[in-house]
Amino acid sequence: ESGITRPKGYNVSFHCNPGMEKHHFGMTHPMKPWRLTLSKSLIYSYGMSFAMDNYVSRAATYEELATFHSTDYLDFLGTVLPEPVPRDLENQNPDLKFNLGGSDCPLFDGLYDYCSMSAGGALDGARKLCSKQSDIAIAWGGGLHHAKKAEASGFCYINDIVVAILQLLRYYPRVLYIDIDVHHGDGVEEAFFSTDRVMTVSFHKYDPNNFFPGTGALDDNGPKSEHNPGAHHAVNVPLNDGITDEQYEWLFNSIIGRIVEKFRPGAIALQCGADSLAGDRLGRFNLQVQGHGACVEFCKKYNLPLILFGGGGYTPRNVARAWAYETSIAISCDDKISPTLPQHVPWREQFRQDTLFPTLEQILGEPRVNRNSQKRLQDILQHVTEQLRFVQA
Ligand code: TV1
Ligand code: CA
Ligand code: ZN
Repeated sequence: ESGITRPKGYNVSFHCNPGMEKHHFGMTHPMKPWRLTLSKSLIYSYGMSFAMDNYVSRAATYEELATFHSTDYLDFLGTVLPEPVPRDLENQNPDLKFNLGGSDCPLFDGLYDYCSMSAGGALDGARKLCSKQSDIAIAWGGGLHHAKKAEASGFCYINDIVVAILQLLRYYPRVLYIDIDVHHGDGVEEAFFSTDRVMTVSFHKYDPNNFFPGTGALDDNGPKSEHNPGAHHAVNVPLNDGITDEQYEWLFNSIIGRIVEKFRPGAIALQCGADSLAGDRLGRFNLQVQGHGACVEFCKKYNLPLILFGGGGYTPRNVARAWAYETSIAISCDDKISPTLPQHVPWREQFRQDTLFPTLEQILGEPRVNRNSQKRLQDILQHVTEQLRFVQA
């Protein structure tokens, strides 16, 4: 009825754990794990599960998390409890241990379970690629790119991406990491700063004083010490408010095209943070579902093992649209997917309009001013092209 059938010749695996979705960061906190429920509801209503292998992911083990994170940090994360009473006024800004318990990274009930389930989905997906049981793996519950070896940061506690890429590196000589979340993928970049086996590329809003995390300038390309093989293997694409689908697609395709040609990755890991969409509560870009999805489509065309992660995304109805559309691209039913939302999708009223592709006017009322000149975008491409002279496959 939906017209969606299982494509022959390649497999897509879908990894999620409903246990993740019931967790709460706090009433006013922008990160709502419930957006995963809304996304799945749309994906299932379109009938896409019939075209994929669906797995309930297991929680990652302590040992698996320790492939990246320090045991001191994991031990603490495993034992901290939510504060029984809110902090009093004198204690608003205590020295946080491992940056845990502040407003960005609060301690909540079941925190360790939430983190290990997010990483479990990403790791299961990576393993499916390694064993060639899947060609594309999807883990919308992952993508938490800011977490460090021994520090929580920006709503992220465990870096599921790093753990998954470490798994991919057991089988693939080189992995390309691409990050289209509106924030800089600093945790993943830092984790692979000293290796030439992972190239990291982040597209993000950059304003060192006014936008989190403040890193990711065009010329931050990895420590340039003489004996660091990882030098030049971090690509940063700093952007301004209001970038459009057309500009983003041009820059993305040009940059990724050149990188794949030069670096010749064995697998691609793509973080699909949906806070780069127009109308996001925290984001500043003017991307539409089509432009965001075009990045997935472009990566898919290389026919390399591909893992898709979630990430940011703070306007749940748009997150659900983007990740549903991108799931349809993965299973290549994008030419068959109906642009009208299915009649019986649960929480249908959440979506406001019944289209998968709302116009900028429908999303925003009035679109944001675009502060990206074509000249600046050309300069960015020029810098990356020059940087790639130092990169060898
Ligand atoms: C509680 C309640 C926490 C309301 C946090 C927005 C809140 C933010 C809140 C918020 C908020 C940030 C900073 C400031 C660093 C702090 C998943 C000096 C309305 C991947 C993480 C953004 C993005 C962190 C995560 C950022 C991701 N922005 N309301 N917090 N301090 N933190 O700026 O990349 O999407 O905003
Ligand atoms: Ca990014
Ligand atoms: Zn983000």
